[in-house]
Amino acid sequence: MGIKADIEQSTQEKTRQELKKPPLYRVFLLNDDYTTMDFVVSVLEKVFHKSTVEATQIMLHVHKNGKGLAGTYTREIAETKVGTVHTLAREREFPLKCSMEKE
Ligand code: TYC
Repeated sequence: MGIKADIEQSTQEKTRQELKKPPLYRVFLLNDDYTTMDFVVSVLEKVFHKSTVEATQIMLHVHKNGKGLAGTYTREIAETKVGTVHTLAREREFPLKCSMEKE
């Protein structure tokens, strides 16, 4: 495509790069022996927008299996959620950890 045509590319057209879906990241909660079950449920409700029923199911899965999926997001959103979980946990002096993995 020439420079002029490129500049005049219509707003409806999207370049290959613009059409590409962004990479997604899975955010996990990790089990520990000290964080209370109530706190983990409240984090899943407030940070990951889960219902009380789903938050409780995820928390129990983590408690039993060591790790559980809280949600899947683009990189910046996943990084922010991880940071928010660690900040909330630190405020309450809980050792709760959260990790992210590229899909
Ligand atoms: N294992 C914790 C307890 O028995 C509960 C817990 C669940 C902690 C999930 C962290 O990500 C977690 N109080």
